[in-house]
Amino acid sequence: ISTSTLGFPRMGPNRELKFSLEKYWKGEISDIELLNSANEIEKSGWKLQMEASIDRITVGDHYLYDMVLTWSDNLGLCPSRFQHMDAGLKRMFAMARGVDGSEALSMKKWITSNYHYMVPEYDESTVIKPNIELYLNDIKRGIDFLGAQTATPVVLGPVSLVFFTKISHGTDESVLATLLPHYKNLLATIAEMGVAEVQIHEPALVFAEQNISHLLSIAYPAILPKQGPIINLVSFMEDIGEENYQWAISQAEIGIISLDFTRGHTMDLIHKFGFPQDKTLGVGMIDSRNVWTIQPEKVSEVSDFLKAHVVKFRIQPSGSLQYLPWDFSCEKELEGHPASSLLSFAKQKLSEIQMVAQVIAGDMLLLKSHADTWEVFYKSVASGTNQPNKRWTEQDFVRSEPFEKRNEKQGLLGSPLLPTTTIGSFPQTKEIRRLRSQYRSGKITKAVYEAGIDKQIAYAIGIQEALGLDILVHGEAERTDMVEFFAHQMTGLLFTSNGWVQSFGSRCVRPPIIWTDIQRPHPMTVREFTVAQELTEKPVKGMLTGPITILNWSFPRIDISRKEQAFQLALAIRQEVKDLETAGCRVIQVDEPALREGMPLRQHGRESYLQWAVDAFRLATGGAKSETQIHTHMCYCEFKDCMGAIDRMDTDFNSIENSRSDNATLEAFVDIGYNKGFGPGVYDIHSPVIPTVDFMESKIKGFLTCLPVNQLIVNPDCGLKTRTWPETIDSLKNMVEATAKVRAQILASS
Ligand code: THG
Ligand code: ZN
Repeated sequence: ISTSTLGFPRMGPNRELKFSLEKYWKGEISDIELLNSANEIEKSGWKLQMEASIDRITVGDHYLYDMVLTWSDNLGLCPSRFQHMDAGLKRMFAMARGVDGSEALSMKKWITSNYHYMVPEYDESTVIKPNIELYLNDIKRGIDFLGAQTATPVVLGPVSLVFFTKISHGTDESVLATLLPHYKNLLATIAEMGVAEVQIHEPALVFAEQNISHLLSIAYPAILPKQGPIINLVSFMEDIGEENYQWAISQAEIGIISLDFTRGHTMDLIHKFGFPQDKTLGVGMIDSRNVWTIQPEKVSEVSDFLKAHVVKFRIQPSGSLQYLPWDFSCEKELEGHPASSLLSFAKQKLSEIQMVAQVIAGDMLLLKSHADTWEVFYKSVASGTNQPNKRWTEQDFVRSEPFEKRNEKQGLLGSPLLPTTTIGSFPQTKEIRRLRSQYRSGKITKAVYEAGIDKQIAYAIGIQEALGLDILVHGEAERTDMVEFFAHQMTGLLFTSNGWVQSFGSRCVRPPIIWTDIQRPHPMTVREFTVAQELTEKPVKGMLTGPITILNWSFPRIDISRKEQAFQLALAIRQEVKDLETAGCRVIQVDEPALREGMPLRQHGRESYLQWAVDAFRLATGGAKSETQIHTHMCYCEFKDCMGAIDRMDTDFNSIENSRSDNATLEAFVDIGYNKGFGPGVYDIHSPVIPTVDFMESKIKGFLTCLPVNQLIVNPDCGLKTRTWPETIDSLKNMVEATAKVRAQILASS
């Protein structure tokens, strides 16, 4: 039984690519040096895959930022504001990060994950002009290293590229038509290089709500070479739905179809419509989105299914392994931990692919020993931790009074009109990072560490007082990451020291691993809140991360439901809300930026997800007193399809990322009857550009055309941890000034 992969982590075992990219952006290394570094990382991934005897290994997919950005660059898909630059790395990074005056492409979450992509733009001046030298070079390097039988070039399919592109001139069909001749040439060129197979990734196949079958029918006959490598049509993150499935199995030129067996109803599709005998099925049964090793019953289930329904198949991960850290064996602190026999990072998943292939080929002893490992977990770790059922009542999900009543009691916090605030984090300086790492490695005592953090809090409070902000924050200097920080203080989760996963660009996160039932043994944020509140008369916000976000940005358990895990987390946050109140906190923000990202792609899965997700949030916040103002914050997503759920969260204020979408989001909220407080971001914190007073003044006035003034707070669109202090101070100073101008105008006209 043969095996394949669909992509490998790109950052390297120790985030080498991150550091090279950041040096390159600072001008410290050249194009060549950056590429050399990236190529070395790619080679070490190839080596691991070769050592694991993977038959088909991907090449040409070691993207420096993200797949969609590289492919828009490969095809010369460039909006007018970047056309003054020559094609090449500089221009590609300019599109990702912005460049003097030209705003970056916008960034979106990648299909239900915590990874992001840059949204390509096609405008009236865009001329498709391929720029694939670098890509072809990468393919050649791959062939030289792995051989043409193993090296498998990856192409982002034309339908997905169009699907992800924001088209302001023309239609999906017209842009597709412009792309097709170039795809045809590209595939012909790859064919000449002699590879055995090409993977065409078409992630758009899994989005059910938009019908793409007409685009597929136009595209594929036009681009596939009649002879040459076998075409592998690759999808991931969901099943591809009935229409797309029927289309795929009927395409003579497609020799392999790669499907996700870990999410969605792929087996039902195969059962219903059959799988052609002359094609190969890529069985994506090794979960590329979670660190748990496959459960033995899943292996048996799929194995039986394949024997009954499929003639030719191969074993592979459900998607690229980029969503996993590099190598579990680097985790020295977890050595000997029971987890080490059950958790599997990218490198371990490679052996798992082989293991499963051997089991399906008939090695029952191997399956037995795998089952024994799981049995130990069920018996010793998982059992006995499952908590008694009644840990909440119906009332725990509802605030004691409705919004209108609460609103009266909360009174006016800060300024009587348009209170200003920030989302929570302030710049994470070198000094702060050093302080934290010295403490972690035991070089400084807790007392010294806390004194250092308190100095940072005092600085942040001082700056905010000086700027004249109304609702203050302590700045979060003690936190590496809004999920990692909380996970560290709860029991039931495991951490890695080097388990980095790319989030976007050079930015990485270390998702915690939910291991057993979750408890909160002690307050998590009260000390820092108290330090901050003692320094000011103004209200300081308590800053918490919500249960859904902690769940979605962790690797969840697979032996109990996500809902159960969310509720466990919610109870922990609920205790923290209580303790903050007791410490005198009047405003508590419970962030849920990942609410939308966890939403299933299929309509039927959505309702139940939103139901329990919102319930978890309400369980976390429902115990707050009426006098306590509960805020939430959400970002990196579209809200259109979950606004009812957001309304049902019943927060007193909601600050959302909005800077690039004018008033559309706001209007949509007003349309559904949302009548609680709102804080649409007045500027984009992802760009180093300082927003002007005029710009923000007109933003605020724009908001006021949709919302009554007492419903509005003024804030940036996200936390400020990735910015520098000078940028932060200048931007917030302008924000406060813009707010003051609008207030003065309102007072003068009333
Ligand atoms: N935390 C987690 N997931 C996230 C975000 C987060 N997903 C969405 C969004 N925010 C992604 N954004 C970021 C922003 C900054 C960083 C990571 C993801 C970041 N990372 C540090 C780095 O790569 O240099 C590493 C962590 C650190 O040392 O602080 O800054 O906020 N879980
Ligand atoms: Zn945010």
